[in-house]
Amino acid sequence: MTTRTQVTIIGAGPAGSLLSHILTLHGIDNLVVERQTADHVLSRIRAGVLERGSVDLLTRYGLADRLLAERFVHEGINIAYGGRSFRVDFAEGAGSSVTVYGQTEIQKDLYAAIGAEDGTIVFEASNVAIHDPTTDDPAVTFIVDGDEHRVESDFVVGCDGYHGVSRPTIPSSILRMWERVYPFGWLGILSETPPVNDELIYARSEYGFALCSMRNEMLSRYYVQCALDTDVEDWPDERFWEELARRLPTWAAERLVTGPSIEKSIAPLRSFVASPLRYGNLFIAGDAAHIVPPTGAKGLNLAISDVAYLAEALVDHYERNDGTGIETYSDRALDRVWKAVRFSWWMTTLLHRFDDDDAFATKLQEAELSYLEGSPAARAALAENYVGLPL
Ligand code: FAS
Ligand code: PHB
Repeated sequence: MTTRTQVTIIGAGPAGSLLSHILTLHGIDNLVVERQTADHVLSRIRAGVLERGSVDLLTRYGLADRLLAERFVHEGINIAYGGRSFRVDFAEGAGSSVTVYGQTEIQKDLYAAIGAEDGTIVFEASNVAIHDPTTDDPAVTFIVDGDEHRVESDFVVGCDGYHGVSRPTIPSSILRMWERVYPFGWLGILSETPPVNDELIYARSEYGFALCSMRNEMLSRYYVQCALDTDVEDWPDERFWEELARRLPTWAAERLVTGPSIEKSIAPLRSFVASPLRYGNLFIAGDAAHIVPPTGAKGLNLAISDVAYLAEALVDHYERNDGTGIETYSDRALDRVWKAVRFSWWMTTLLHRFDDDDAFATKLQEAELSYLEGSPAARAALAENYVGLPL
């Protein structure tokens, strides 16, 4: 069956569903094609921190009622190293704050909004493929319940994540990619326990990195740096709690409330950027275009800023016949992406233990942390990046 729409979006994660919602509000017909079930997408435990710009955008598009009611507003983070710890004050350093509200909750709010608009997300689509992206009639084909579908549109937007089909549709003769794979991952758990602290704790220890985060007063999110070949089965809760405690400063370890994990998973860490983010009438956004190590809490926020730029461009095209945004989307988005990639790389190299680090590299890490602790200017620079550079 062949149908037509104005914009076909591949992927109903935060990027694809946010773009669909914004286009629908502007009366731009769109269809989202998602390979998983809605429950599967909603079951993924991912990001936890939102930049001010992300919250403003979600608020502008009517998606923040529950977020504004249930979120935590944090005006700082704590960094621990060498038996010491210090606070980076966002209000002092950047005159701003961040919001703690899980990506899972944002996804629920997006699906609720799209459902209320009778927006169209096709779930459990297989064999998704993009055709003729450089023509005026690009098409997406897919199979649902054994039936083949073909959707023709003016534009196709790949919001299908790092392993999706959209980025590979751009010819290798045109596509450039930059990548750094880190020699470790994050083992994360979710536990129905009170958070160890009212703000996040980023800890660098001789045993490796640890992060204490949260979702609400009785839902904590913790991570420890782990080897790439780590098997979650080798990490019963008791072992995780012991490892986390020994990586934390004493004042935090003594307050740690442990309990059964309700989710446990390992995320690999990489820095990845693709360019360009446009090929004819195909665009890519979010994790389809770039990946950052979660140390800087940027992945989800970059997906949101890509969508902010692309939605503005598509609205200008349809409402004002102005193609400027479409022409500049890739460069504009990548300018912000690379600054977040730099910050996420910096936070990751500053706080993690690298097995091949020599004594000199270790002293450099310690000197950087000591400088950060003692310099209001250095802490302000961290704060400015953490709360989010302007959209
Ligand atoms: P997503 O990957 O979220 O969504 C892509 C969607 O496309 C998925 O639903 C997928 O099923 C679908 N799809 C893929 N291929 C398809 C195809 N061929 N056809 C149709 N649909 C297809 N960021 C942070 O800021 N902090 C964190 O702590 C953090 N933790 C993370 C942990 C993990 C394990 C992962 C993988 C990512 C984490 N991230 C984190 C980053 C994450 O939040 C992403 O930045 C965010 O999900 C990006 O959203 P999307 O671009 O929509 O991509
Ligand atoms: C989280 O709460 O999952 C989280 C918070 C900050 C990060 C990464 C993950 O840098």
